[in-house]
Amino acid sequence: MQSLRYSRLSSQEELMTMLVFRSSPSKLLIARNPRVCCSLVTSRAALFVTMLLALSALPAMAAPFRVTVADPRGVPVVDAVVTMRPVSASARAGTRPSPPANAQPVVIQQVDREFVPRVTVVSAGSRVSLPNNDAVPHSVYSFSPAKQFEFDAYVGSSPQVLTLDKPGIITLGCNIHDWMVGYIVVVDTPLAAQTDIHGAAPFASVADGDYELRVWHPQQRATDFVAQVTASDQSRTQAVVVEVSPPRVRYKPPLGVKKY
Ligand SMILES: [Cu+2]
Repeated sequence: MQSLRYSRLSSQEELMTMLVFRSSPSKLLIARNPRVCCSLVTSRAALFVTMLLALSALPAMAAPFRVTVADPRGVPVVDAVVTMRPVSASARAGTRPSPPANAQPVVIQQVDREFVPRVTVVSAGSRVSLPNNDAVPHSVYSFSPAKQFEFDAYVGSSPQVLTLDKPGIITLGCNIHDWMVGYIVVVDTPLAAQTDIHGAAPFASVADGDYELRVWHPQQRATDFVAQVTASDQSRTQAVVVEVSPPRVRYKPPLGVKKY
């Protein structure tokens, strides 16, 4: 491999090339000629800035992120819905848009005269099927702005399928069974998760950056929990404390002679 010589250093580009590929001859030049030394330092600074700009253009690193939700006593809060929205440039660049809504509807059953599951999270545009798997009829309704409907779910009838286009909270009720209540949380962010029995909401892939984090729960005392969080190499978990009321106890009569 041929070494670069001083006579060929007619431009900064050549000097930078030599800096990258010919580190040993560069050191010789610096020792022999102070003018070239200053030029070389400038070129090194330029190269450094160029490398920084190149790095900043790369997608942010993404890794799992975990949010835990507990009440002020440290008791895990189950069925809280956690959403994250990117606010910094790196977070936006690393957050892929929501996948297309599933072709298959999300199923919320009426079983044992309850909505199962009680809380369901879906992406806007999803379809939801509400089959009656009980031996008694139901009359399902929602007065929520995100989706208003009312239909009878007779025994053995085809399940009602709804398309949920508008983000928001949909509260399900039944005209026949007052105690039945369910919630559908329609989200417009790909970063949404529901807490498990440990109060943990796992996110499979979150890019480094800043996010607006929101927590919603049916028994939450405040209307909403909002905070700004940062995902980075050093920060892959976030603990959240929310105050929730005890679940409202509603009388559920035994399935007796009236068969309802
Ligand atoms: Cu019912």
